Amino acid sequence: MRIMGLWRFLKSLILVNKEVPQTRGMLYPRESETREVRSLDGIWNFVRSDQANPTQGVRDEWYAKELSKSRPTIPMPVPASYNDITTDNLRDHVGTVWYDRKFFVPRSWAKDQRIWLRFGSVHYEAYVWINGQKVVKHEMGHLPFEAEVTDLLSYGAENRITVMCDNALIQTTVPQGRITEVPNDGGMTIVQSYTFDFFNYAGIHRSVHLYTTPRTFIEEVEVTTNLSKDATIGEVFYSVSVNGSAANEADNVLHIQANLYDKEGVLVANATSDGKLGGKLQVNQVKPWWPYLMHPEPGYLYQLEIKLLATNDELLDVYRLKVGVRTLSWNSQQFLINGKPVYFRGFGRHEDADIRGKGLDNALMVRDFNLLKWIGANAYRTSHYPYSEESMQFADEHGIMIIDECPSVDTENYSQELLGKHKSSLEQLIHRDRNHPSVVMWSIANEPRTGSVGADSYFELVANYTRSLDKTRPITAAIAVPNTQDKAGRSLDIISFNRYNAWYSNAGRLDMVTQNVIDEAVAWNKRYNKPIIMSEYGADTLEGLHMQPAYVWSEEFQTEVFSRHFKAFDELRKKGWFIGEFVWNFADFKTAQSYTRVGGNKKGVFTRARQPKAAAHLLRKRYFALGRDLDQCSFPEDLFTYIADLIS
Ligand code: GCB
Repeated sequence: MRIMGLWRFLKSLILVNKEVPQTRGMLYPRESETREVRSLDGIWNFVRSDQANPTQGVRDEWYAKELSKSRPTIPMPVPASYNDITTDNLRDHVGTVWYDRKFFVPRSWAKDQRIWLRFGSVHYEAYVWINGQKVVKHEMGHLPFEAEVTDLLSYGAENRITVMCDNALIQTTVPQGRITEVPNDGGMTIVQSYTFDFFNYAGIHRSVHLYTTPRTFIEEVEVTTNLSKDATIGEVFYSVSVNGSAANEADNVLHIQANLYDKEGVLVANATSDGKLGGKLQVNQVKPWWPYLMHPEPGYLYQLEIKLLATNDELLDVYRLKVGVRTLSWNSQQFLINGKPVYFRGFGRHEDADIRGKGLDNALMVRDFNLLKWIGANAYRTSHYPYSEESMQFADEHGIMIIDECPSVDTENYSQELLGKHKSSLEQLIHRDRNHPSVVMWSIANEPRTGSVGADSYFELVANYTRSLDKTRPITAAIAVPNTQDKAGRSLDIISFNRYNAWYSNAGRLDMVTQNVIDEAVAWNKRYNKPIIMSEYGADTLEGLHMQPAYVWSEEFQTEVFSRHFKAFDELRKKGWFIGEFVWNFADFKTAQSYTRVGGNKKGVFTRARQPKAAAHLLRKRYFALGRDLDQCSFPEDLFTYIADLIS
């Protein structure tokens, strides 16, 4: 018996590198002379299943007719998390919920086109029906999915879309959680628990689109770029794949006409491909893509126009996307963009706001970018999951560098099934984000338990898989186990570590920050001989709480904690391999309920309503000072408040 148990345990440690499904298509929906896009955002009808009976709706075929025929519905906005919309306990619902709505499809769409249904993200698992017919199932929050619905729609008529969404997290989902049945005052209840420190918001989080394509259309575009040594000549390599029957006709050799336009709309390069549908555009006097404050004109983007043509030059399809021309490189000491060393000054963040939870919100996104630029940050990590496609486009435009993180948080209990899902999350992420110049690094996990048995082979497989998908960007993970125990760092290109000196260790001891930070960074570098980033540090701070001398939770304390870290970072910068500092967190955010969290995590430099705490003003001075020192940026006029003639 014992031997059998041991054997089962040992077998669970043997992980093999199995194939994962590959994403197809999924270009961001854009209108063109050959494509139409229609939003299905708005108010949908909503039903929650009984927690004890989550599959009832499927068994009773709620999707076969309007939801309101099966259960009373309530109105629910899309996009938004459903949790904080109502006044009852929907917030803590575990299991499935249902959405539906009706929409018209114009008669004109019936002719010679294909229609696609695309979700920006549904957390965590989604099942979709159109007019009662099953369309698609997708597992994994924060990532898009789509399906062709051409043959399921009624043209010139009303249609119905139904979505079932399941928020349950278990040990083989990404991220992981646990579902348990526990006694309560009413008998038994189902409880969702998880170790990660943000609320498990759920629902249709991002926009839902219907879009049309021609019968034969541009399904994929992949772009990479290069710069000449003196950065005057840029190269844009494009590769296109096509979906549709015209591609298979023997005498029809499809080809691509690629045109590149600058910001003023002037054509700066063009090329015609052969039947392999790929090629190169050369841009003379190129304007490279630079991060914010590293160059007077950051975030420079060209527009790439891809035209799909038949043998007789008949125009089949047109798709346009923005392209930034830049190079990335790294070694054991540095990370460089366009040949220039980068020092990251940024944030860990969350997609989080009151009422809408993790729902896409353009007002919030634009406000956040205004604050990022106001404070002088040049980067953020999409802790702890992929952020909206709209925000990735915004980062491209504004020159904000992104460390793009997959949804694996606190990774543990390594298993073959988890490995498959984890790899799939990276495959979907890279497929979605590979063309963004703002994405400069992939983060394959946050605070994985990399000291545990099995962590070494697990992370070697995840890192190698990521590398096999994209060789142009380095790989990191934000690690929190002590460096002496870590088994994943050898598989990474850049080491990021999270540590809360004077908070989770030596709470309140401001005299125990600087040397500890220096010692830990040095130890990580010694162990792996790779560039080091401090990817999280900070302190919970209740806005408006003031205490002098500084005391935990006060605005004074957060300011002091930051300042002690800055001292360490400046020492470390002299060593040549310390390449960045990321505050935890950009803004206060909601978490699961716990006695360590007062209304959520309060480590924000900004409040949840996006107003600065005292430390924001200090951080702003540092980030601009670093920008001036390292990249010769100029100071904003209001950086220093006038005090007296003697001080400037
Ligand atoms: C961490 C986690 C982050 C938490 C943070 C905290 O190390 O990566 O998700 O929110 O600590 O404030 O505890």
